[in-house]
Amino acid sequence: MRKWSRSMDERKYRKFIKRSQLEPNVDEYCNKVLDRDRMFLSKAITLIESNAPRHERSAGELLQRLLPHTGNSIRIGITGVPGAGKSTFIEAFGLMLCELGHRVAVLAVDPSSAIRGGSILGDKTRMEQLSKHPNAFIRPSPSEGTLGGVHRKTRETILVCEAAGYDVILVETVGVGQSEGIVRGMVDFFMMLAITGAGDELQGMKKGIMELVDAIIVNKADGDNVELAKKTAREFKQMLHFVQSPTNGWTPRALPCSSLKGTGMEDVWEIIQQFAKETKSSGVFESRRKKQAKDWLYSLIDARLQKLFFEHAEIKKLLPKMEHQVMSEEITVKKACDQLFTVFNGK
Ligand SMILES: Nc1nc2c(ncn2[C@@H]2O[C@H](COP(=O)(O)OP(=O)(O)O)[C@@H](O)[C@H]2O)c(=O)[nH]1
Ligand SMILES: [Mg+2]
Repeated sequence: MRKWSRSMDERKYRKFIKRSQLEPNVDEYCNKVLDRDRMFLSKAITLIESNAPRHERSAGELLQRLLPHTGNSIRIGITGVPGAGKSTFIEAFGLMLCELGHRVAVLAVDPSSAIRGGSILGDKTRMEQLSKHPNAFIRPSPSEGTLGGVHRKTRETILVCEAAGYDVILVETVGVGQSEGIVRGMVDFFMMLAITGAGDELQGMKKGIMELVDAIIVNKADGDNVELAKKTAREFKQMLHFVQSPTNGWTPRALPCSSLKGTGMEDVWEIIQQFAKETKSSGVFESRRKKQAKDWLYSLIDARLQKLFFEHAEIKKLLPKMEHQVMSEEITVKKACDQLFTVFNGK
Protein backbone atom coordinates (compact mmCIF):
# COMPACT_ATOMS: atom_id res chain seq x y z
CA MET A 1 0.00 0.00 0.00
CA ARG A 2 2.73 2.42 1.04
CA LYS A 3 4.75 1.50 -1.95
CA TRP A 4 1.82 2.26 -4.19
CA SER A 5 1.20 5.69 -2.73
CA ARG A 6 4.85 6.59 -2.94
CA SER A 7 4.90 5.75 -6.60
CA MET A 8 1.80 7.89 -7.07
CA ASP A 9 3.57 10.82 -5.43
CA GLU A 10 6.54 10.22 -7.58
CA ARG A 11 4.44 10.22 -10.67
CA LYS A 12 2.79 13.46 -9.63
CA TYR A 13 6.18 14.95 -8.91
CA ARG A 14 7.55 13.94 -12.27
CA LYS A 15 4.47 15.37 -13.95
CA PHE A 16 4.98 18.61 -12.06
CA ILE A 17 8.62 18.83 -13.11
CA LYS A 18 7.74 18.10 -16.71
CA ARG A 19 5.05 20.75 -16.68
CA SER A 20 7.25 23.43 -15.17
CA GLN A 21 9.89 22.68 -17.75
CA LEU A 22 7.33 23.14 -20.48
CA GLU A 23 5.86 26.26 -18.94
CA PRO A 24 6.95 29.04 -21.26
CA ASN A 25 9.10 31.70 -19.72
CA VAL A 26 7.38 34.90 -20.80
CA ASP A 27 10.41 37.06 -19.90
CA GLU A 28 12.62 35.02 -22.15
CA TYR A 29 10.12 35.02 -25.00
CA CYS A 30 9.65 38.76 -24.72
CA ASN A 31 13.35 39.60 -24.69
CA LYS A 32 14.22 37.21 -27.48
CA VAL A 33 11.41 38.45 -29.73
CA LEU A 34 12.49 42.05 -29.17
CA ASP A 35 16.05 40.93 -29.93
CA ARG A 36 14.73 39.75 -33.29
CA ASP A 37 15.55 36.11 -32.60
CA ARG A 38 13.78 34.27 -35.39
CA MET A 39 13.60 30.95 -33.62
CA PHE A 40 11.87 32.58 -30.67
CA LEU A 41 9.58 34.49 -32.97
CA SER A 42 8.45 31.13 -34.39
CA LYS A 43 8.10 29.72 -30.91
CA ALA A 44 6.11 32.76 -29.79
CA ILE A 45 3.70 32.33 -32.69
CA THR A 46 3.31 28.63 -31.88
CA LEU A 47 2.55 29.63 -28.30
CA ILE A 48 -0.05 32.11 -29.51
CA GLU A 49 -1.67 29.53 -31.76
CA SER A 50 -1.88 26.97 -28.96
CA ASN A 51 -5.24 26.21 -27.44
CA ALA A 52 -3.90 24.87 -24.14
CA PRO A 53 -5.18 27.11 -21.32
CA ARG A 54 -1.74 27.62 -19.76
CA HIS A 55 -0.34 28.59 -23.15
CA GLU A 56 -3.21 31.01 -23.64
CA ARG A 57 -2.32 32.69 -20.36
CA SER A 58 1.36 33.04 -21.25
CA ALA A 59 0.51 34.15 -24.77
CA GLY A 60 -1.81 36.83 -23.41
CA GLU A 61 0.88 38.11 -21.08
CA LEU A 62 3.49 38.05 -23.83
CA LEU A 63 1.27 40.07 -26.17
CA GLN A 64 0.55 42.62 -23.48
CA ARG A 65 4.28 43.06 -22.90
CA LEU A 66 5.01 43.34 -26.61
CA LEU A 67 2.18 45.76 -27.32
CA PRO A 68 4.24 48.97 -26.84
CA HIS A 69 6.63 47.69 -29.51
CA THR A 70 3.97 46.98 -32.15
CA GLY A 71 2.28 48.95 -34.89
CA ASN A 72 5.33 50.24 -36.70
CA SER A 73 4.74 48.60 -40.05
CA ILE A 74 2.63 48.67 -43.14
CA ARG A 75 0.22 45.74 -43.14
CA ILE A 76 -0.59 44.59 -46.64
CA GLY A 77 -3.26 42.04 -47.56
CA ILE A 78 -3.04 40.14 -50.84
CA THR A 79 -5.90 38.14 -52.29
CA GLY A 80 -6.56 36.41 -55.59
CA VAL A 81 -7.80 33.13 -56.98
CA PRO A 82 -5.52 30.09 -56.68
CA GLY A 83 -3.04 30.26 -59.53
CA ALA A 84 -3.15 34.05 -59.85
CA GLY A 85 0.44 34.09 -58.71
CA LYS A 86 0.23 35.34 -55.12
CA SER A 87 3.10 33.23 -53.83
CA THR A 88 5.27 34.08 -56.82
CA PHE A 89 4.41 37.75 -56.37
CA ILE A 90 5.29 37.66 -52.68
CA GLU A 91 8.61 36.03 -53.50
CA ALA A 92 9.54 38.75 -56.03
CA PHE A 93 8.04 41.67 -54.14
CA GLY A 94 9.38 40.49 -50.80
CA LEU A 95 12.89 40.05 -52.17
CA MET A 96 12.85 43.52 -53.64
CA LEU A 97 11.79 44.96 -50.28
CA CYS A 98 14.45 42.97 -48.43
CA GLU A 99 17.07 44.29 -50.82
CA LEU A 100 15.83 47.80 -50.08
CA GLY A 101 16.58 47.09 -46.43
CA HIS A 102 13.06 46.35 -45.24
CA ARG A 103 12.24 43.47 -42.97
CA VAL A 104 9.39 41.46 -44.42
CA ALA A 105 7.09 39.01 -42.64
CA VAL A 106 4.77 36.81 -44.69
CA LEU A 107 1.69 35.27 -43.09
CA ALA A 108 -0.84 33.09 -44.79
CA VAL A 109 -4.55 33.09 -44.10
CA ASP A 110 -5.46 30.20 -46.27
CA PRO A 111 -8.58 28.24 -45.41
CA SER A 112 -7.90 25.92 -48.33
CA SER A 113 -4.74 24.66 -46.66
CA ALA A 114 -6.83 23.46 -43.76
CA ILE A 115 -9.09 21.61 -46.15
CA ARG A 116 -6.64 20.28 -48.71
CA GLY A 117 -3.51 20.35 -46.62
CA GLY A 118 -1.20 20.76 -49.57
CA SER A 119 -0.67 24.41 -50.32
CA ILE A 120 1.92 25.09 -47.63
CA LEU A 121 4.54 22.90 -49.17
CA GLY A 122 3.91 24.43 -52.57
CA ASP A 123 4.34 27.89 -51.14
CA LYS A 124 7.54 27.03 -49.37
CA THR A 125 9.16 25.93 -52.58
CA ARG A 126 7.74 28.91 -54.44
CA MET A 127 9.17 31.31 -51.89
CA GLU A 128 12.49 29.56 -51.71
CA GLN A 129 14.75 32.57 -52.11
CA LEU A 130 12.69 34.79 -49.89
CA SER A 131 12.58 32.19 -47.14
CA LYS A 132 16.38 32.15 -47.11
CA HIS A 133 16.79 35.91 -46.97
CA PRO A 134 17.95 37.15 -43.55
CA ASN A 135 15.43 40.01 -43.68
CA ALA A 136 12.45 37.77 -44.31
CA PHE A 137 10.26 35.67 -42.10
CA ILE A 138 7.69 33.31 -43.58
CA ARG A 139 5.01 31.74 -41.47
CA PRO A 140 2.72 29.33 -43.26
CA SER A 141 -0.78 28.93 -41.93
CA PRO A 142 -1.28 26.19 -39.37
CA SER A 143 -1.79 22.87 -41.11
CA GLU A 144 -4.70 22.00 -38.90
CA GLY A 145 -7.68 23.85 -37.67
CA THR A 146 -11.12 24.87 -38.66
CA LEU A 147 -11.77 27.60 -41.13
CA GLY A 148 -12.10 30.02 -38.26
CA GLY A 149 -9.11 28.52 -36.47
CA VAL A 150 -6.72 29.26 -39.27
CA HIS A 151 -7.10 33.00 -39.11
CA ARG A 152 -8.11 33.16 -35.47
CA LYS A 153 -4.63 34.20 -34.40
CA THR A 154 -3.36 36.11 -37.42
CA ARG A 155 -3.92 39.49 -35.78
CA GLU A 156 -1.80 38.46 -32.80
CA THR A 157 0.83 37.09 -35.14
CA ILE A 158 1.03 40.43 -36.94
CA LEU A 159 1.71 42.16 -33.62
CA VAL A 160 4.48 39.75 -32.62
CA CYS A 161 6.16 40.15 -36.01
CA GLU A 162 6.07 43.91 -35.60
CA ALA A 163 7.63 43.63 -32.16
CA ALA A 164 10.37 41.56 -33.80
CA GLY A 165 11.14 44.50 -36.08
CA TYR A 166 9.33 43.53 -39.28
CA ASP A 167 8.19 46.71 -40.98
CA VAL A 168 6.33 45.17 -43.92
CA ILE A 169 3.74 42.52 -43.13
CA LEU A 170 2.28 40.61 -46.07
CA VAL A 171 -0.87 38.63 -45.39
CA GLU A 172 -1.83 36.24 -48.17
CA THR A 173 -5.34 34.90 -48.51
CA VAL A 174 -7.38 32.92 -50.98
CA GLY A 175 -10.80 34.32 -51.68
CA VAL A 176 -12.72 31.59 -49.96
CA GLY A 177 -15.75 32.25 -47.82
CA GLN A 178 -15.29 35.33 -45.72
CA SER A 179 -11.53 35.30 -45.59
CA GLU A 180 -11.20 38.39 -47.78
CA GLY A 181 -13.36 40.48 -45.49
CA ILE A 182 -11.52 39.17 -42.46
CA VAL A 183 -8.12 40.05 -43.91
CA ARG A 184 -9.37 43.49 -45.03
CA GLY A 185 -10.22 43.99 -41.36
CA MET A 186 -6.63 43.44 -40.24
CA VAL A 187 -4.53 45.27 -42.83
CA ASP A 188 -3.88 48.86 -43.90
CA PHE A 189 -3.64 48.22 -47.63
CA PHE A 190 -5.55 45.48 -49.40
CA MET A 191 -4.89 44.39 -52.96
CA MET A 192 -6.05 41.78 -55.37
CA LEU A 193 -3.85 39.92 -57.78
CA ALA A 194 -5.78 39.34 -60.99
CA ILE A 195 -4.93 37.64 -64.28
CA THR A 196 -6.00 38.25 -67.83
CA GLY A 197 -8.42 36.18 -69.77
CA ALA A 198 -10.27 34.83 -66.78
CA GLY A 199 -14.00 35.35 -66.70
CA ASP A 200 -15.54 37.52 -64.05
CA GLU A 201 -16.61 34.52 -62.06
CA LEU A 202 -13.13 33.09 -62.01
CA GLN A 203 -11.65 36.34 -60.80
CA GLY A 204 -14.06 36.41 -57.91
CA MET A 205 -15.27 39.65 -59.38
CA LYS A 206 -18.22 39.98 -57.15
CA LYS A 207 -18.92 43.62 -56.54
CA GLY A 208 -18.10 42.86 -52.93
CA ILE A 209 -14.42 42.32 -53.53
CA MET A 210 -14.07 45.46 -55.64
CA GLU A 211 -15.28 47.41 -52.64
CA LEU A 212 -12.53 45.95 -50.47
CA VAL A 213 -9.45 46.68 -52.56
CA ASP A 214 -7.05 49.62 -52.63
CA ALA A 215 -5.38 48.24 -55.76
CA ILE A 216 -5.76 45.55 -58.38
CA ILE A 217 -2.52 44.17 -59.76
CA VAL A 218 -2.79 42.35 -63.06
CA ASN A 219 -0.10 39.69 -62.81
CA LYS A 220 1.62 37.68 -65.55
CA ALA A 221 2.23 40.73 -67.73
CA ASP A 222 5.05 39.02 -69.62
CA GLY A 223 5.70 37.36 -72.98
CA ASP A 224 2.71 37.58 -75.30
CA ASN A 225 0.54 38.68 -72.46
CA VAL A 226 1.97 42.17 -71.88
CA GLU A 227 -0.50 44.16 -73.96
CA LEU A 228 -3.50 42.20 -72.76
CA ALA A 229 -2.44 42.70 -69.15
CA LYS A 230 -2.13 46.44 -69.70
CA LYS A 231 -5.56 46.51 -71.30
CA THR A 232 -7.05 44.47 -68.44
CA ALA A 233 -5.51 46.88 -65.93
CA ARG A 234 -7.13 49.81 -67.75
CA GLU A 235 -10.48 48.04 -67.68
CA PHE A 236 -10.17 47.37 -63.98
CA LYS A 237 -9.32 51.00 -63.43
CA GLN A 238 -12.54 52.01 -65.13
CA MET A 239 -14.56 49.50 -63.16
CA LEU A 240 -13.05 50.75 -59.92
CA HIS A 241 -14.45 54.20 -60.66
CA PHE A 242 -17.94 52.84 -60.20
CA VAL A 243 -17.47 51.32 -56.79
CA GLN A 244 -16.96 52.96 -53.47
CA SER A 245 -13.35 53.00 -52.32
CA PRO A 246 -12.75 51.21 -49.01
CA THR A 247 -10.36 53.98 -47.99
CA ASN A 248 -11.52 57.55 -47.59
CA GLY A 249 -9.71 59.90 -49.94
CA TRP A 250 -7.93 57.15 -51.87
CA THR A 251 -8.76 56.21 -55.46
CA PRO A 252 -8.02 52.48 -55.95
CA ARG A 253 -5.35 51.86 -58.58
CA ALA A 254 -4.93 49.16 -61.19
CA LEU A 255 -1.61 48.24 -62.76
CA PRO A 256 0.15 45.33 -64.47
CA CYS A 257 3.17 43.42 -63.21
CA SER A 258 5.07 40.22 -63.82
CA SER A 259 6.04 38.32 -60.72
CA LEU A 260 8.01 35.88 -62.82
CA LYS A 261 10.14 38.59 -64.48
CA GLY A 262 10.03 40.86 -61.48
CA THR A 263 8.71 43.80 -63.49
CA GLY A 264 6.29 46.34 -62.03
CA MET A 265 7.33 45.57 -58.46
CA GLU A 266 8.68 49.10 -57.90
CA ASP A 267 5.39 50.54 -59.15
CA VAL A 268 3.42 48.49 -56.65
CA TRP A 269 5.69 49.62 -53.81
CA GLU A 270 5.48 53.21 -55.01
CA ILE A 271 1.69 53.09 -54.80
CA ILE A 272 1.73 51.55 -51.35
CA GLN A 273 4.12 54.20 -50.10
CA GLN A 274 1.97 56.91 -51.59
CA PHE A 275 -1.05 55.33 -49.93
CA ALA A 276 0.69 55.25 -46.55
CA LYS A 277 1.84 58.85 -46.88
CA GLU A 278 -1.57 60.18 -47.89
CA THR A 279 -3.63 58.22 -45.40
CA LYS A 280 -1.24 59.03 -42.57
CA SER A 281 -1.42 62.73 -43.23
CA SER A 282 -5.21 62.65 -43.54
CA GLY A 283 -5.59 60.57 -40.36
CA VAL A 284 -7.37 57.76 -42.22
CA PHE A 285 -4.53 55.33 -41.52
CA GLU A 286 -4.69 55.82 -37.77
CA SER A 287 -8.47 55.86 -37.55
CA ARG A 288 -8.71 52.61 -39.53
CA ARG A 289 -6.30 50.92 -37.12
CA LYS A 290 -8.29 52.17 -34.14
CA LYS A 291 -11.50 50.89 -35.66
CA GLN A 292 -9.87 47.54 -36.42
CA ALA A 293 -8.80 47.22 -32.78
CA LYS A 294 -12.35 47.99 -31.68
CA ASP A 295 -13.84 45.50 -34.13
CA TRP A 296 -11.36 42.90 -32.92
CA LEU A 297 -12.58 43.41 -29.35
CA TYR A 298 -16.16 42.87 -30.44
CA SER A 299 -15.34 39.77 -32.43
CA LEU A 300 -13.53 38.30 -29.41
CA ILE A 301 -16.55 39.03 -27.26
CA ASP A 302 -18.77 37.34 -29.84
CA ALA A 303 -16.56 34.28 -29.92
CA ARG A 304 -16.47 34.00 -26.14
CA LEU A 305 -20.20 34.39 -25.79
CA GLN A 306 -20.77 31.68 -28.36
CA LYS A 307 -18.40 29.38 -26.55
CA LEU A 308 -20.09 30.05 -23.21
CA PHE A 309 -23.47 29.40 -24.72
CA PHE A 310 -22.74 26.25 -26.68
CA GLU A 311 -20.62 24.70 -23.97
CA HIS A 312 -23.23 25.33 -21.29
CA ALA A 313 -24.20 21.91 -19.91
CA GLU A 314 -27.94 22.59 -19.83
CA ILE A 315 -27.92 24.15 -23.28
CA LYS A 316 -26.13 21.12 -24.66
CA LYS A 317 -28.96 18.96 -23.39
CA LEU A 318 -31.79 21.24 -24.46
CA LEU A 319 -30.51 22.29 -27.87
CA PRO A 320 -31.16 19.02 -29.78
CA LYS A 321 -34.70 19.00 -28.41
CA MET A 322 -35.31 22.59 -29.50
CA GLU A 323 -33.83 21.85 -32.90
CA HIS A 324 -36.19 18.95 -33.32
CA GLN A 325 -39.23 20.91 -32.20
CA VAL A 326 -38.42 23.77 -34.53
CA MET A 327 -37.95 21.45 -37.49
CA SER A 328 -41.17 19.61 -36.81
CA GLU A 329 -42.94 22.96 -36.40
CA GLU A 330 -44.05 22.24 -32.86
CA ILE A 331 -42.82 25.60 -31.64
CA THR A 332 -41.70 28.80 -33.27
CA VAL A 333 -38.02 29.59 -33.68
CA LYS A 334 -38.45 32.62 -31.47
CA LYS A 335 -39.96 30.55 -28.72
CA ALA A 336 -37.19 27.94 -28.92
CA CYS A 337 -34.63 30.71 -28.69
CA ASP A 338 -36.41 32.22 -25.69
CA GLN A 339 -36.46 28.90 -23.91
CA LEU A 340 -32.77 28.36 -24.53
CA PHE A 341 -31.90 31.75 -23.13
CA THR A 342 -34.09 31.24 -20.11
CA VAL A 343 -32.00 28.16 -19.37
CA PHE A 344 -28.76 29.95 -20.22
CA ASN A 345 -29.58 32.81 -17.88
CA GLY A 346 -30.29 30.25 -15.17
CA LYS A 347 -33.87 31.35 -14.69
N1 LIG B 1 3.98 33.83 -66.86
C1 LIG B 1 3.85 34.05 -65.57
N2 LIG B 1 3.53 33.04 -64.74
C2 LIG B 1 3.38 33.30 -63.43
C3 LIG B 1 3.60 34.60 -62.90
N3 LIG B 1 3.36 34.55 -61.57
C4 LIG B 1 3.06 33.28 -61.27
N4 LIG B 1 3.07 32.52 -62.39
C5 LIG B 1 2.80 31.08 -62.44
O1 LIG B 1 1.45 30.83 -62.07
C6 LIG B 1 1.37 29.62 -61.33
C7 LIG B 1 0.68 29.86 -59.98
O2 LIG B 1 1.49 30.68 -59.20
P1 LIG B 1 1.37 30.77 -57.59
O3 LIG B 1 2.32 31.81 -57.15
O4 LIG B 1 1.49 29.43 -57.00
O5 LIG B 1 -0.13 31.25 -57.43
P2 LIG B 1 -1.04 31.36 -56.11
O6 LIG B 1 -1.89 30.15 -56.08
O7 LIG B 1 -1.87 32.58 -56.32
O8 LIG B 1 -0.13 31.48 -54.94
C8 LIG B 1 2.77 29.09 -61.20
O9 LIG B 1 2.98 28.12 -62.16
C9 LIG B 1 3.64 30.30 -61.45
O10 LIG B 1 4.89 29.98 -61.98
C10 LIG B 1 3.96 35.65 -63.81
O11 LIG B 1 4.16 36.81 -63.45
N5 LIG B 1 4.06 35.31 -65.13
MG1 LIG C 1 -0.03 30.48 -53.08
